[in-house]
Amino acid sequence: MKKRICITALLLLNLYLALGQTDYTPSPENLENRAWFQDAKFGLFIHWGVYTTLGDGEWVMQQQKIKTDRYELLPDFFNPQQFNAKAWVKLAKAAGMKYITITTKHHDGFAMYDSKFSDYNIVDDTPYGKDIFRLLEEACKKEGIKLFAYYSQLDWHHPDYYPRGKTGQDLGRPESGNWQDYIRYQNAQIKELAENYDIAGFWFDGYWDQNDLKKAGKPYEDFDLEATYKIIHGVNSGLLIGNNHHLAPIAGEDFQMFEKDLPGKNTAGFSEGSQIGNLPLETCETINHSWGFNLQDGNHKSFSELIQYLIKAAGNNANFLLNVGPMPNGKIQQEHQDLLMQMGSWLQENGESIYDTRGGMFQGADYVSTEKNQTTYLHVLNTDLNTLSIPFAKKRIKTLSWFDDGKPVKYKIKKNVLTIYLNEAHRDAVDTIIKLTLK
Ligand code: JFZ
Repeated sequence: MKKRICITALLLLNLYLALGQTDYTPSPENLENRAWFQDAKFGLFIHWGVYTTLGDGEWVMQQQKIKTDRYELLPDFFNPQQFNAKAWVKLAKAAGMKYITITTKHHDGFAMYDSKFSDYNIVDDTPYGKDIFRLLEEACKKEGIKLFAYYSQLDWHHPDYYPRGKTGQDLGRPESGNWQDYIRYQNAQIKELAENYDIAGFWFDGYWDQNDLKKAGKPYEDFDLEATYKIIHGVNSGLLIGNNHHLAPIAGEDFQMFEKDLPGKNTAGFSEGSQIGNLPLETCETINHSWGFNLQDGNHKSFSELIQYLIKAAGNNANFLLNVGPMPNGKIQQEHQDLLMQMGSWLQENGESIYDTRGGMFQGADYVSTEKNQTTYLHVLNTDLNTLSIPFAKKRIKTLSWFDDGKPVKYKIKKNVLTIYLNEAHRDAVDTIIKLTLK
């Protein structure tokens, strides 16, 4: 008997740890913000830094093996005269997005805000000399858009970021470093972001770098995430923290993210360790094939792919954080602006079936569903179907109607299968929406 209790306790403890609930209790404001986050559904991810001057993505330092002293010339070329914070925020708003997450420091270590802890920042080290993060903060406030800070814990520039994992080698950096000094620096930057800017939360990245060393059995260092999270929640308990570490949630985190994948899936290979916990979810994806501006990348996703990604994310109870990489002149590529505007007009029409919803009860290869206030929105994502059959056990339908005109939909229920007749007149090229209520 005793043994069994022990085993049960161990299992419970495991579950407890797996769900990331050790000694962190989110504050009431935090829980309120989580609900806001889940209602918001759609955000704009922005990768922007001095690397854009080379037009070859945000990993250019690593990929072209640019030595630190050469890379340090880039800030001097960064002068985005056409940057207009208001225009970016208005674009996000017109796209139907409710928040913006932007790189305040990427792996190259360059701060895109006014940092007191390093001159390697946009204000002190570029001819532009203005704090774009501050300008965005102000524009966001005016437009009612929330702002999140992406922050890379991996740093290819700071001399004390050592040991290095698979990246940041051959960049002409010292072969030693004081890890604790790096952590103090990192936490100081994170704290100043939390204190000095009106933000909604943090989106961390780069943790996987030390984890790769650990997995390879090599010497590695610990970021002590919980300590960093305590600093943030100490400044403001309402701030929402997420980390792209590809693991199950860790104590102190408020949302869980899936890079380039829907929750629970691992097609991109980044989510092996990430089981779905009980936190709000978010998935991010690029609008073409690059995060940071890439001159040669013309692989823009289509409107239909993008809107279906948003719908599938919502059906999987997750937000969609869609990335653009603005150009070094401060403008967002026209193709990307056009796609965002198209998404916005779709949401104008159909937003009721996305915003404020949670993942619904139906999910299959050709469809997902969202729900709110006892209403289910069935999204049929395959235009070719004349009928749709979905498993439907022990439920009785009150109403089944077309979202576009509210007229009744023809259906039958037989042997726990609901078959819906997809009248051609109502079929939509990207998403046929049907509203359903149950008795
Ligand atoms: C990371 C960044 O490296 C990338 O530049 C971008 O910011 C993206 C949103 O996040 O991308 C990753 C992170 C981890 C892996 C691959 C890409 N990984 O573990 O294979």
